[in-house]
Amino acid sequence: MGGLRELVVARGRTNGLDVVGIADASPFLDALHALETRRAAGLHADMQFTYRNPRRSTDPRRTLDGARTLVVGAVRYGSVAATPEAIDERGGDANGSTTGRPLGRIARYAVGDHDAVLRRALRSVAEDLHNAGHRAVVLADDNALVDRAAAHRAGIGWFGKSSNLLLADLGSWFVLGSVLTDAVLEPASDPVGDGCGTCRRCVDACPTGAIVADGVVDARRCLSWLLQSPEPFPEELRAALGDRIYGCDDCQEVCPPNRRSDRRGEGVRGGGSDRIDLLWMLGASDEDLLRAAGRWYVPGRDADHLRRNALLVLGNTGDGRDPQVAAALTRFLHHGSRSLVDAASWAARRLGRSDLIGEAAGPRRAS
Ligand code: B12
Ligand code: SF4
Ligand code: SF4
Repeated sequence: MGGLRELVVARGRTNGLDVVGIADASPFLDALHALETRRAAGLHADMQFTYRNPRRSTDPRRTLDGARTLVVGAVRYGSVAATPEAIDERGGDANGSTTGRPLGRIARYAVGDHDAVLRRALRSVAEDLHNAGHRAVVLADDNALVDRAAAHRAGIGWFGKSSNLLLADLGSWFVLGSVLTDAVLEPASDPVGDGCGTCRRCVDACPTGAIVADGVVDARRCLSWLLQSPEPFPEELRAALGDRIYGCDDCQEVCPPNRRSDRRGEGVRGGGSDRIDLLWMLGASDEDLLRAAGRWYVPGRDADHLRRNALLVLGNTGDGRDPQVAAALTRFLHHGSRSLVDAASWAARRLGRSDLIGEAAGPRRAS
């Protein structure tokens, strides 16, 4: 038993996992309770994912009959410097320059393919388990497992008040995944103790007040979800969206362990730009837009969903006097999609260009 445990931990580390932990695969009853009570309270905002079937997502044995162990891995994504090459792919003027052009900001976890590193490393662990005669399934960001609860039980981190899983001394700039197996491997003995103490920076910094209790996020207010949700973007939260076009990092940016990790310069991996040119998005074909969005979760893979978000962000970041901005707004004010007309009207008003809608010009930045 000891030999196989050491082998899989070493295999995971060699193949790209920054941290590896072992947990037993019994049901996650606290997570089941959390999913059911939050769903009953509406905090899940109709999200599916782990909420679709909480009994399944919290009981690994429903995914693999006879499952005994979870080998949990974490891969750091960290800070990513913008690279001009990636900006070129996603816009810029005729010379490829984005200077002065309105840009949307992409959350760190969506820049660079950390998921691929995670999955490759987990697959190598699963292969070792198969070779030793065991069954093994890779689960990462999958509806069948609550990843944070697994990582917590594996003793690799604590639940922050932001609800993110913070790895001991390393912070939360990590993606998480597991290999579920019928092998019996010695689990971590103790969970990592709370490291937040009296800090509440994430709660105070959340731009929409979405952290409604310690460790509890109300998805109806969380910008990360609202950018993915197929439902209309609530009008009262559009100004708070700022320049975010995919994901939101505010509760992590302010977090002291993350700031320390940023200062140590850790985690630059992968690459790609964390900005995207909004005017380019609003002029791109469906195909180009979805290609640029890459692995983003886009409901129904509908390019208009991305255009709606781009119009809202343009309303927060654009200059209504810029003829290119005015032209983009005008185009969408006459679009066939109600949601795009609504977003363009909101943006026009906010940029002081109600005249484009046929109303008297309003004050700039009115929301
Ligand atoms: C649904 C989902 C979301 C939803 C809802 C998030 C949420 N907090 O519930 C939305 C779309 C909003 C979202 C956003 C983000 N997500 Co997300 N998401 C998921 C997903 C698919 C399921 C999570 C889930 O089941 N939530 C349900 C609730 C019940 O879980 P929970 O909040 O963790 O609840 C626990 C705590 O409340 C704790 N708890 C209970 N009582 C108490 C009391 C105290 C005092 C404390 C501190 C804690 C605590 O126990 C609960 C049960 O375990 C997972 C992937 C997966 N399959 O697990 C990724 C995942 C959680 N997301 C991830 C990431 C990276 C993000 C974002 C950072 C992305 C971004 N930059 O925009 C944000 C962070 C927002 C935030 N503050 O949580 C990572 C988390 C990595 C990490 N280090 O924690 C995951 C694991 C994906 C992955 N495989 O890497 N996400
Ligand atoms: S991701 Fe953004 S909106 Fe969601 S809880 Fe964190 S700070 Fe708030
Ligand atoms: S900001 Fe403070 S309270 Fe929030 S998760 Fe980080 S350490 Fe915990």
